Amino acid sequence: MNTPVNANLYALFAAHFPADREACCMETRDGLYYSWNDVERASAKIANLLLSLGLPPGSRIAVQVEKSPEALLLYLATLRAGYVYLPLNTAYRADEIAYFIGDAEPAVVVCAPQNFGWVAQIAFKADTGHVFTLSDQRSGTLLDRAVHQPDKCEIAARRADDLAAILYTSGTTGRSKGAMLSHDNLASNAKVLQQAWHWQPGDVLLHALPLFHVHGLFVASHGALLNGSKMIFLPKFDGAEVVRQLPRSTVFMGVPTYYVRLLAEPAFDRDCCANMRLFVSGSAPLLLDTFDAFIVRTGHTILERYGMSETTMLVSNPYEGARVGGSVGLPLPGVSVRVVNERGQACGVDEIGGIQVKGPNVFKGYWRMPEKTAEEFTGDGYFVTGDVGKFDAVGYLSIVGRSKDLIISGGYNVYPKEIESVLDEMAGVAESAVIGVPHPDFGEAVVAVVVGKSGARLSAEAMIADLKQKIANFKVPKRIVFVDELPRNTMGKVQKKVLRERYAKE
Ligand code: MLC
Ligand code: AMP
Repeated sequence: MNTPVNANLYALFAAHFPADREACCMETRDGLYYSWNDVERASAKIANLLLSLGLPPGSRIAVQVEKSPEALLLYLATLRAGYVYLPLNTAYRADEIAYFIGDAEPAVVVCAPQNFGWVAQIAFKADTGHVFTLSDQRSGTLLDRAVHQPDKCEIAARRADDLAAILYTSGTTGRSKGAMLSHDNLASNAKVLQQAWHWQPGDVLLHALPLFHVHGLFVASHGALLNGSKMIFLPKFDGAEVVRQLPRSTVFMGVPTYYVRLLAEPAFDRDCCANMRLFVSGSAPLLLDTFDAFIVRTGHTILERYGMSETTMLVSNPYEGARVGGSVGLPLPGVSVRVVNERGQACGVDEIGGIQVKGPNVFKGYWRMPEKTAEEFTGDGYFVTGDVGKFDAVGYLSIVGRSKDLIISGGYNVYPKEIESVLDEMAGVAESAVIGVPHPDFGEAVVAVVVGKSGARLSAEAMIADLKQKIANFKVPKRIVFVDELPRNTMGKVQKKVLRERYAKE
C-alpha cells in the first residue's frame, strides 16, 4: 500500500535541506547565523506554540511585523502546524488593519511590540483569541512563549489543495480581496522556478525584499529554501549595503526601484558583481533604460519575470537564451498564458489584448467572495489578470498596460479608488481623481487631483499630513493639485488619461 504523500509545503522544503544541517540558512547584517538545524528547531517550537492553542483547522495567523529571520521562522512554523499564513504590509495603518482582521477573522495576530496597544484592540474586537508580539530584535511574547515548547514537531499532514496562505490584494472596487493560495500553488511554482532559474549548489541569495508580499516571501525565500541555499538577510533594501554584500552573493531579486537605486550607487560596478550569477526583476515594469544601463555597468543582463498575488509567477525571461528588455519572457513550464481580444478570441502575433492564465500556480479564489472569484475566471477556467499585453513571433510576452485601474509605486500596488474614497470624505472635498505619473525612482508616483467644495480653503500639506494618519505611507499622494473641475467624457466618466497626460511632466 502506498503511504500518502504529505503535500505540506514545509515538508517539501525539509526534504531539500542540505545534508549538513549545521550549514548556514540565514545570516544577518549583525553577524547572526541560523543553521538549518536552528530553522528546524525554532520553527518546531513556534509550530508547537500554535498547536498548543487548540485552533480549529484552517485558522488564519495574521502577521504584521518588521522583517527578521524570526518572521520567516513564524511563516515556516505556520505551514508546519498546518495553519494559513496571512502577511500584512508593515505600512498599513489602523483602518487598513481593522479591515483585514475583520475580513479574515484570524485566530492569531502577531504584531510589532510598539503596535500592540492598537492592534490588540482591533483584534479582540474582531474576536481574535490570541495576540502576540514579535520584534526584529528577537524579542516579544511569541518567542517568550515558544521558547518553552519542544523543539521537535511533526509536519501537519496537508493535501495539495489545502490553503497555505492568504495574500490581500486590492480590487478595482477599492476594497482588498484575500487571494487564497494552496500548498500546491506555492510548491509547484517554487519547483518550476528552481529549474527555470538554474538554482545550483553554492548559490547564496541576497535577500533585501520585504517578507509580506509574493516577491520577497515566496519567490525569493522559497527559491533559497528549496535549494538549501544560504540567505543573507537584510532588514530592508539599502543600496550601499547591497553593494557591500554582493561580492558574497550569487542571486539577487528586486523590484525595478532597487535597480534604479543600485545604478545610482557610485561603488556599484563589475567588480562587486563578479561573484553574481543572477539578477531578477519583477512586480513592476523594468524600464528599458535601466535594463540597458545595467548591462553596461555590470555586464549582467537582468532577468525580468511577471507574476501576481493570485498566480505567483507565470512568465519569465529564460535563464539560457535571450533575455529581452521590455519583455517579461515566456510562459513558465506547465503554465498556460493567452492574450485575448474583447470578443474572447485569441490574439495574433503582436496583437494587444487581455492576459489570461491557467495552471497549478493559479489561486483557489478570493476569500469569502465566490461571486467575485467567478467574475475573474473565464468559462474555460482561465484567470483574467487585468494586465494587457501581446506575444511576439517567438512567444515572448510584453505587458503594455493594465485594464485594472492600478498604480504600481516602488513595487507596491495602489488602487486609486481606495485613495479617492478617503479623499472624498475629507472636509471641503467635492470630488477627486487619483492617478499615477512617471517617477524616476518609484516608476510611478501617486498624484491626487482634487475639486474643492465652493468656498472651501484646502491645503495640500494638511491633507497629506491627514492621509498619513489614515493610509499606508506608500499610498499617500506625492502631490495634490486643485482644479475647478475634472475632465469628463460624454458618459460623465472622469478621463484619467487626460489627467495623466496633463501631469505626467510636472
Ligand atoms: C516608501 N515610500 C514610498 C514607497 N516606499 N513611496 C512610494 N512608493 C513606495 N513603494 C515613501 C514613504 O512613504 C516615505 O515617505 C519615504 O518613501 C521613505 O520611506 P522608507 O520606508 O524609508 O522608504 P524606502 O526604504 O526607501 O522604500 C522604498 C522601497 C520599498 C522601494 C525600498 O518601497 C520597497 O522595498 N518596495 C518593494 C515592494 C515589494 O516588495 N513589492 C513586491 C510586491 S509582490 P515620507 O513622505 O513619509 O517620507 C508583487 C507580485 C510580483 O507585486 O510580481 O512580484
Ligand atoms: P500584486 O497584486 O501585488 O501581486 O501585483 C501584481 C501586478 O504587478 C501584476 O498584475 C502586474 O500588473 C504587475 N507586475 C508584476 N510583474 C511585472 C512586470 N515584470 N512587469 C510589469 N508589471 C508587472
